[in-house]
Amino acid sequence: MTGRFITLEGIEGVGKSTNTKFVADLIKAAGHDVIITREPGGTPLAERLRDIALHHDDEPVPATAELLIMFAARSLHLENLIKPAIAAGRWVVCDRFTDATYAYQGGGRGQDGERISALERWVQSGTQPDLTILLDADPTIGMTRAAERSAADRFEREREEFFQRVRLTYLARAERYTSRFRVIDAGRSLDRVQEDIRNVINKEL
Ligand code: Z5A
Repeated sequence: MTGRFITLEGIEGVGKSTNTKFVADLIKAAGHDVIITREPGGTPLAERLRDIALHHDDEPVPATAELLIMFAARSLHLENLIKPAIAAGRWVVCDRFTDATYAYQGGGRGQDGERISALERWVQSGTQPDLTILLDADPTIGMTRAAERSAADRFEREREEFFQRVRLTYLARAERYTSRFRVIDAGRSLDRVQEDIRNVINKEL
C-alpha cells in the first residue's frame, strides 16, 4: 500500500498553515496514517536551509542562489522524509512544494521557467503531488492577515505587485494542471473555506 501526497499552496496569509492541519485531521479521522510537513524545510537540514532563505539579512541572496536553496532543501525533504513516508503507506500533507518555486522564484523574481523545470526534473525524478489545494485570495487580504500575526520575513517585506505576480502564476498553473489542482476562494470566512476543503478531501478519501 502506498500513501498519498497532498500540497497546499497560495500567497502569504491565505491560510495554508491553518488548513494543512485541518486537512491532516480529516485524513486521520478517516483512519489513515498522516504526517504534516512544510517547504522549505521538513527535515533538520532542510530547516537550516529555510532559515538561510528566509532570515539572512547580513548578505544578499541572489535570485539564482535562492532558487538553488529551494531545490537543495527539496531534495533533502523528498529523499529523507516524503518518499519514505509515502512508500510506508503514510499520507503526506505539505505546506508548499514546487508550485511555490514557479510562483515565487519564477513569477515573483522573474527566474526562467525552463531553468525551474530542469531542476524539478532532476531533483524530483517524476515525484509530483497527487492533489494540490490552491488557496486563492487577493494579496491585500493575505498581507493584512500575515502582518497581524508575526514580524515580516524576507519574502513578506516584498511589495503588493510581487504578490500579484505570484498569485497570477499560481492561477496559471492551476489552469494548466487541472487534474491535480483544486482552487478555493480563501478570501471568505474560515468556515466557508474549510467546508470546501472538506468536500475536496472527502472525494480524495
Ligand atoms: N518559498 C519560495 O519562495 N519558494 C519555494 O519554493 C517555497 C517557499 C517552497 C515560506 O514562508 C516562504 O518561502 C514563503 C514563500 C517562500 N514566503 N512568503 N510569503 P511560509 O511557509 O511561512 O509561508 P507564508 O505564506 O509566509 O505563511 P503564512 O504567513 O504563515 O501564511 P499561511 O500559512 O497561508 O496562513 P496561516 O498562518 O494559516 O494564517 C494566517 C492568519 O490568518 C492566521 O492568524 C489565521 O488564523 C488567519 N486566517 C486563516 N484563514 C483565514 C480566513 N479564511 N479568514 C480569516 N482569517 C484567517
